[in-house]
Amino acid sequence: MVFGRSSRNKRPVEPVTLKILVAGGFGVGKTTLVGAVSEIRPLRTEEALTEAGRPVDDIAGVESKNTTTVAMDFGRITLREDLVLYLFGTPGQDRFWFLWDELAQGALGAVVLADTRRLEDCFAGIDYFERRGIPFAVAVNCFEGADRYPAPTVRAALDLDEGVPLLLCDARDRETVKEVLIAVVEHALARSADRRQKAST
Ligand SMILES: Nc1nc2c(ncn2[C@@H]2O[C@H](COP(=O)(O)OP(=O)(O)OP(=O)(O)O)[C@@H](O)[C@H]2O)c(=O)[nH]1
Ligand SMILES: [Mg+2]
Repeated sequence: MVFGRSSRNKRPVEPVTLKILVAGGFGVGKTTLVGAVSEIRPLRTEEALTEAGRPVDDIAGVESKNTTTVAMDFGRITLREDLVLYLFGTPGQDRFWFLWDELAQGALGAVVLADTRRLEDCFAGIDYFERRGIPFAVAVNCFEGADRYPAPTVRAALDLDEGVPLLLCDARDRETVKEVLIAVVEHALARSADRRQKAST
């Protein structure tokens, strides 16, 4: 094959790949979020919710939900030509907590999804990332029918540190989810620049 000058000069850029976790309580929309932005067919590990699980799997507000993630979701999004995110959605049920440490290995940052109808479900995710020093952003998934609260109100309810980004999103909508992912990446990069600067002074 003969390459022209222009194609020779345009060497494909090797993108930087970053790993981002998508966490949050049961049924908050993690699998939906990964599916909404992924440019590859997302890998899912969904199993049917069963009658036996009814007492523990509270689907109030997401009555159409009939499956749950049992290992992880995996997707990919190219934010820029030279920046690719690998998204790992965690399982929401408490009995899969043992998978989190595995999934969190090498993560640059995380999104904690929250639903204002059951805000307390995201506390465990926030605690997890705070304790491990993994930068995260909180994204409120605005379900129809849920009361809307301004971001500062949610921030206060969650007692978030000032620097933690808090955004409102619709997990089904690619654009709003992209904004959340950009916020996490910017936050994580700013934090690591801060740390480097502190280490050198
Ligand atoms: N109305 C509305 N429904 C949503 C939204 N996001 C998710 N859903 C629905 O809510 C249900 C739960 O979504 P999932 O994406 O499976 O939630 P999940 O957090 O992955 O759940 P687990 O893996 O079981 O913890 C599904 O039936 C979705 O169709 C949203 O933004 N708005
Ligand atoms: Mg899921």
